[in-house]
Amino acid sequence: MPYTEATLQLLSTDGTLLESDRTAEYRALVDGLDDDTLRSFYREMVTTRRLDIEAGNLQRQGQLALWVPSLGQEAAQVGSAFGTRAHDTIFPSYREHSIARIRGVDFLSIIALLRGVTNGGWDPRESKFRLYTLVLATQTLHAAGYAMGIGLDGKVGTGNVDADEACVVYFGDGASSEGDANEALVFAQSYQAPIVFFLQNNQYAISVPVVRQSRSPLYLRGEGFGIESYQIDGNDVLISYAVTRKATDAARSGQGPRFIEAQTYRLGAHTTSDDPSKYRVAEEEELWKERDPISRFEKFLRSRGEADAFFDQIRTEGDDLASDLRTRTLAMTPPPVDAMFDHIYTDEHPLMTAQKKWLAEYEASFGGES
Ligand SMILES: Cc1ncc(C[n+]2csc(CCOP(=O)(O)OP(=O)(O)O)c2C)c(N)n1
Repeated sequence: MPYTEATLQLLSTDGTLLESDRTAEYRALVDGLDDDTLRSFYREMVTTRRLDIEAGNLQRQGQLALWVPSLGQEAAQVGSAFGTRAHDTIFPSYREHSIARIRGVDFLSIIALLRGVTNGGWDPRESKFRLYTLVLATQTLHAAGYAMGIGLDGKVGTGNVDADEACVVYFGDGASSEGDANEALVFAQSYQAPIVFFLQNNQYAISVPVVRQSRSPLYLRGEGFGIESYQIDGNDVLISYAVTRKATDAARSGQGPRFIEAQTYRLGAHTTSDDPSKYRVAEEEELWKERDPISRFEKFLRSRGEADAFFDQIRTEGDDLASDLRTRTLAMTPPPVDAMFDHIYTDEHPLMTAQKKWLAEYEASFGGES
């Protein structure tokens, strides 16, 4: 069972807000949220799920090379994204679609990557949401180095919450076994860097179950490096928000790194190239559907008096967004093949010039039919 006695939770699976001494400080943070913010939590989770469905369909219809769904992980992502402050930098892995949107990145930019019609992605300086990486755990080192840089710039622990910065790095249970992740933890702790390691434990690294990766809960890996670490119910958007808020505030104020393990579940396939029925059983999937982050939060909002009209409106917004994405996806055209050379060096470079020339001759050899 992935939940342990250590697991922090605020919202039970039936949408009831829980109270306990251990979670009182998180409950206080959530009690301070206004209705509009709570509605935004719901909107972002539902909208991202709608994206996943539409993009999955587009892939099956031959319009995308691949899709990487985030189905089931919406609460871990949305809650934690709202827990950061807008000037904190986020280092994603490759399925943090909701966080991209919260940071102002158009879903179409992610679709463009997976349609293979862009050599880039988005401007990470504008959104403070860095580019996706498919190379597992590499972003943990980028983030640790970036956080050390925040320290060198003197933007940590000054007491000015608008000037001090932190960063959050997202990685998976599988990635946590990589050497890079472990090195990042060493440097973050040694330098007391303002970084939060946010591990989405979705129980599988493609077909490898987490019990094969570790005999003990993964948040203990953080503790093993001397980093204050938490295990949370990752399908509870409220605890995800509150613990991330506390952890990023601590990191930003100079108390060193933090580590959060969010227990969640990848409800869909690893990617559209994967068939999870080959390695996991239907009973397990059914169990996690009962813990669905969106229906749980909907029950909570309804218990607070949110009316049908709101939920209908969000559904309509999602359908409109999906239809708009579909239209814009079908209209996307690939950049010229030699555009890839434009992004390597600022100035002209002899090697690039030679390769560009070679490519042009190669393309010409097809007589215009490449
Ligand atoms: C360095 C590296 N090794 C192996 C792979 C192949 N690979 C891609 S995804 C994946 C599993 C990742 O699992 P996890 O870190 O739990 O993240 P999830 O995909 O479940 O979100 C593997 C092994 C890779 N992309 N990069």
